[in-house]
Amino acid sequence: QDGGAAGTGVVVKAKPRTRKPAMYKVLMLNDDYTPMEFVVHVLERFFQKSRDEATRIMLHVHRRGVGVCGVFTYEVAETKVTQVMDLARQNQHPLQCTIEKE
Ligand code: TYC
Repeated sequence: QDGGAAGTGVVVKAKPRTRKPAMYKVLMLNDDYTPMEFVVHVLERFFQKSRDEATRIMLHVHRRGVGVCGVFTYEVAETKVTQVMDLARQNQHPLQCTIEKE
């Protein structure tokens, strides 16, 4: 549109109203000691996964070494990692969870 002085023909682009926030993957890492059932529980509790989906993700991590639990804004991703790591520590499991920028 013509955002400049009337009649000058100067066209100024409107600034987009919203910007997409940077998104971050929460990754779960495999280890040899955390019980499968605990990982499934974590995925249900903190990532709102169904039992079937949680089991699918857990087995993927178990076989492949790493898997995506979900994709969130930075603050939410950080909170999820803290929640997972705190519960794992309380239960003396070595489960590791990390953030990766999408
Ligand atoms: N490898 C673990 C076992 O055999 C299970 C496991 C799966 C651990 C996923 C961590 O993120 C993980 N008990």
